Amino acid sequence: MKKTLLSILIITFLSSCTNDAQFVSPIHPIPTQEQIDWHKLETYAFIHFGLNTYNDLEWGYGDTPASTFNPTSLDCEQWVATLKNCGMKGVILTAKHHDGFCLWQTKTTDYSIANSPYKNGRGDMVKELSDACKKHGLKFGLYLSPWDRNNACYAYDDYVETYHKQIDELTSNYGDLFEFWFDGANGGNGYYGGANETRSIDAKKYYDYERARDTIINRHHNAMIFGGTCQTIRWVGNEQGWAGDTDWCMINPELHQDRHTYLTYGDENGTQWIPAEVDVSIRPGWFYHKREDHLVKSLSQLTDIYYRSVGHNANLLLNFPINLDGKIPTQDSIRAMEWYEVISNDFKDNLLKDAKINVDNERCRKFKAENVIDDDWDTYWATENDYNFGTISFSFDKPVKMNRLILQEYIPLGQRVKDFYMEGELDGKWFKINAFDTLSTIGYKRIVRFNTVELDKLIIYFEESRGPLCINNIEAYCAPVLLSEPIISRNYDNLVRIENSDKNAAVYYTLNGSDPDENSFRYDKPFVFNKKGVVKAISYDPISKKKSEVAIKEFDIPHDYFEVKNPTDGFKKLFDGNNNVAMYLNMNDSIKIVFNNEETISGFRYMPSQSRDASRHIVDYEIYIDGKLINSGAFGNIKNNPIEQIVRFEGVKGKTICFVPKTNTDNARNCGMAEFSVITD
Ligand code: FUL
Repeated sequence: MKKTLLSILIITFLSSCTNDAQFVSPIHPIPTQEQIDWHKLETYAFIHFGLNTYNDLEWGYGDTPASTFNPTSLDCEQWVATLKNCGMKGVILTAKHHDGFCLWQTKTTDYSIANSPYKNGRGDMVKELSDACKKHGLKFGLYLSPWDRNNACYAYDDYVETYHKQIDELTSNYGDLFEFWFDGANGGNGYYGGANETRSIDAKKYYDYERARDTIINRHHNAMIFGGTCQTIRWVGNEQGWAGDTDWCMINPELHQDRHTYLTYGDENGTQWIPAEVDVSIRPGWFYHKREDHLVKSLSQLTDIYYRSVGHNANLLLNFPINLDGKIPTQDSIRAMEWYEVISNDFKDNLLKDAKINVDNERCRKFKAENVIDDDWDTYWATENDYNFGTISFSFDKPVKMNRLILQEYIPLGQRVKDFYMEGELDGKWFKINAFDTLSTIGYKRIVRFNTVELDKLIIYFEESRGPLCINNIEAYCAPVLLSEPIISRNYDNLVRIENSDKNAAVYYTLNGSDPDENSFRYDKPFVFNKKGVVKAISYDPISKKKSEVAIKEFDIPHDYFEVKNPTDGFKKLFDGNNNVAMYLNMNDSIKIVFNNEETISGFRYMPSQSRDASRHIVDYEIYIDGKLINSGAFGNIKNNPIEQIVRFEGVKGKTICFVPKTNTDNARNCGMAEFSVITD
């Protein structure tokens, strides 16, 4: 009795809060404890591996023989070591992709690893990877494609049972799962046990996601569910690696169907806490393709992705394609580790640690402003009721330089801040700090980037919030310079332009295939390059003596070497070097190119429009050379991941090439093409 009284007195004294002020009421919706734990993971990895790997495909049709799955030196420990070395907290494996091929010993189908040469049919990738994760302390999750282009019963009741048996096997036999991924791609053409037809389903009803959720959550209480109708985390609406600069953790699941921008930005008035996960691949494709070996994302691209995912209140799911040997390619692991080093160096010394803090409003001492720098996630600075705004300032003994700010809200009480900005003071003069992107929401984490400023006082103005402020962490840093590689393009007049975003850096380039350095040609204005060849360029900062990675652009034979016999004259857009502006071609038409001289034609490049929300990308196509069908195919996953499509085939001599689009992503009467070029030997 005495003890209780004493502790009440101590708590009251320490907090010196009135009863009312003791509690900050949550603003709903709020996250579950499992969602909070998931937010704290921040970065984890995806692994895409399967039959597609061995058949150079993104979306297998469901008919490639299981016998082609044949890794020769598979090493899950190498995957896990790489992922741990680049700070990943977990890994999600594609146990089955749309082609239906199962990477584990399943009783549900013969289309599995059991019928491949790998370990004479006794291998089990789900087991091998989950064991390696257990051994090295990584969390483990699974991707199980609902769409199955191999299964004869797909779109009928029997397949639903098979699918649930697969979920049952995967959730029973491989230990703890932290996330289960239901992909959104559903229905369409496929092998379907030899039927070779198009089948469609109503994804909201067909799979019985409620039952799937029950199976998963009964066995793995902490697991997050991605996709389907019972999701606890959401797709961010693109596969390019960014969440909105406004990013609410809430959405109204009834509203979001097929509205990608809704998913990117979330909804301040959303009815459920369903935060965004950014999924993106370290290479253009999700699966390994040798032709993409030189297209591993650069350090500056990956770093930008980090800032626009984790720094925009989303988790980052970074994909690593496994190569034919069964390993993460060396250059991908090196790049990922370098990237982690960049991120770690960016956040090395928190400049706010010893700063003097001032606020204009504090609910009471329990919620004091100093809580934002005390390294305790569960303590926070809160303002009084009705103070849905506030300012906090940090003063330094001597001027400091900074270019990064981290802000976190105490999300167990809901996401609140709607608008904020920052100012600095140096020698009594105030100035606005201009962030690289629009400042609005914070959520679990917001990282603000700006050009380096020197200041002796930093002040943050929280202008508007859904309730009293609850900020649990603020940090500031001065990140070292990281140069971005320049962007190379060629316009219709064959003028090559090399754009550089770093204002202190100069650009150097080569035309002979060698890597440029500060002794190569210095770029100062666009130059004519009217032949095929490669341009390589770097940015170089003479002050820090740092250089960017090398930008490489391969240019095919320019349009002066041929005539385009096209029904519309919009075709110039195909050769203008502008990936955001597309030419629209009726589905009955084609691109017909007649060369001045005979050429050996060995492929083509098609760039779908890169403008935001572009649609009508080509899926199925045919290529005729001098009237003969030479090549045909489909660009798998082009709807969600509209990257440049490069197709190569055995060289064929000819004068005329005809590119015929057969279908597009939206079943529209015309299709979009931003760029097109012909690869010649
Ligand atoms: C997409 C799929 O269609 C891709 O192939 C990939 O698996 C990606 C993660 O999700 O929607």
